[in-house]
Amino acid sequence: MRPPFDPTLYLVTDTALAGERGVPDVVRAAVAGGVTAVQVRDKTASRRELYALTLAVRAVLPPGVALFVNDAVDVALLAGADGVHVGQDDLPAAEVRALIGPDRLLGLSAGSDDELAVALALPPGTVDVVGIGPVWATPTKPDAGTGLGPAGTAALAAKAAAGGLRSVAIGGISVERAAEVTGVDGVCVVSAICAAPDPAAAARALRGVR
Ligand code: TZP
Ligand code: MG
Repeated sequence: MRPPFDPTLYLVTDTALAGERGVPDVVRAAVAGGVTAVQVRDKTASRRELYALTLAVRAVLPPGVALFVNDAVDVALLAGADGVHVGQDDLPAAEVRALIGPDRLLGLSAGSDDELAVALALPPGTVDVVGIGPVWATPTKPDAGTGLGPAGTAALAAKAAAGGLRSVAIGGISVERAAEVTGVDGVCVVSAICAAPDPAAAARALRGVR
């Protein structure tokens, strides 16, 4: 059975933005404020550092808040994460599903119709959630592109839903803009929580509009 996964407010971690507070403390506060799912993402960490970070985040998560690891299937399995999130340049989703088995969650990024078609062409149950974005251009991932906008995001989300896939939107989502994002099952944020002086308050504010 897949672990429970509520995509409503999905935090993607950023070690640099968390700063001296450390990612686990930011995650703990964010979950207290209402974050429903967490992805450990650190493109600069070694495999060993990512493993240690994932264990530390896992230790602060209550049951029911799903934990994903970005890219690193080995780390996700070893750390007992609930799932993995991959992009379209990472290992192919079907192969990742074969590695993780039926009892973990799999997220796949989809930033265009063509990329969404990849997710929709997979056998049912391969992918649990598509990450649509960026909604807006974002300094957190400068190479992500100019942004689909709320309308483009909603159009992809509608296609995902028609194909039986849940969706989350990512990229440039702030407390102020979160209500503009429609059609998705949840929103993913990095800087809106990790760079906030009070991550719990930021999460509460986001839950106020989602
Ligand atoms: N993928 C697309 S945009 C993005 C990722 C990982 C970064 C989103 O960061 P922020 O700070 O929420 O705009
Ligand atoms: Mg990736």
